[in-house]
Amino acid sequence: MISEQLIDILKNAKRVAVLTGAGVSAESGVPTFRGTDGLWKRFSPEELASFDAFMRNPELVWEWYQYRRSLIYDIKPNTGHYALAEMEDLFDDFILITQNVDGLHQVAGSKKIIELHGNIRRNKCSKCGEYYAEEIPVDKKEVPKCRCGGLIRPDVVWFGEMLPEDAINKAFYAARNSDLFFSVGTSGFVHPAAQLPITAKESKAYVVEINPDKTAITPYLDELLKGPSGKILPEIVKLLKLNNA
Ligand code: BJW
Ligand code: ZN
Repeated sequence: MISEQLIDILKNAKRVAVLTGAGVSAESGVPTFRGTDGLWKRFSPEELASFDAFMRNPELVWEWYQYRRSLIYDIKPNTGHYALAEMEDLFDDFILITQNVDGLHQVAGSKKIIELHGNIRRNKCSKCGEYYAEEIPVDKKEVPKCRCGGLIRPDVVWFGEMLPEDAINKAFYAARNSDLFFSVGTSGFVHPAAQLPITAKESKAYVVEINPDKTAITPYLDELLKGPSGKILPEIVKLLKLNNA
């Protein structure tokens, strides 16, 4: 249920920022990380999502990412992704900040987008940093090598790694300067991304969470719209279009 206060804020908001997490892709069939069916229930992040893990056992980590790619390549965006793509044109200033690596926001048509944790469809050399933009077939079992001899890895941000500097700077700038901020489908557990809604709140934005459950950051925010993002985001877009008509 969208509050009267939020309806009013939606009508007047000029600078809007949205942070998304794995929950936005859940309705497309992409598994989340935490939660009962989450990836971290079945696989250990220590063994799979750090640079040390990759250097210790590159074949295992490569195999896991190939498996993850096989899960996402045939998957389609859902109504939540499409609603966010539409929201770009409904505010003067809009930015989508995503932790997701699946690229589904871009497939849905979002253009004003900041990727905080990279993109699983891209690869880069673990030694010289050269990018490999083309998708490597998911049935490629051996870890490919760069022309410099280094091992090629997915272009995602692992635990203990810095986020891309430009992306995180732009994201914090948007959080500090928005008047309305949405935190959608994220557990608010992983830093520094989890700090963004808090920073927005401290900078006097109205901060709305969209999630079927309470999260680590719910107590610090203004309003929780409890439910799946694939249902709630289209309702918000519908309201905005009525206002603009
Ligand atoms: C729905 C839904 C529906 C379901 N609709 N919603 C203590 C304090 C601060 C920081 C740290 C600390 N200890 C350690 C750190 C640092 C660490 C960290 O945060 N660790 C935490 C575990 C505590 N962070 C880092 O290491 C980061 N780097 C960094 O800090 O650099 C500086 C530094 C360097 C060296 C030393 C120390 C500092 C990097 C973080 C990288 C995160 N990488 C991953 C993997 C990406 C690659 C891959 O995909 O394999 O990113 S981890 C994973 O978690 C992935 C996600 O982007 C990220 C966030 O998860 P997200 O999106 O929130 O998903 P879930 O599953 O947690 O939640 C889903 C939500 O959806 C739930 O709430 C559901 O209810 C909801 N949902 N269905 C809407 N239909
Ligand atoms: Zn290289």
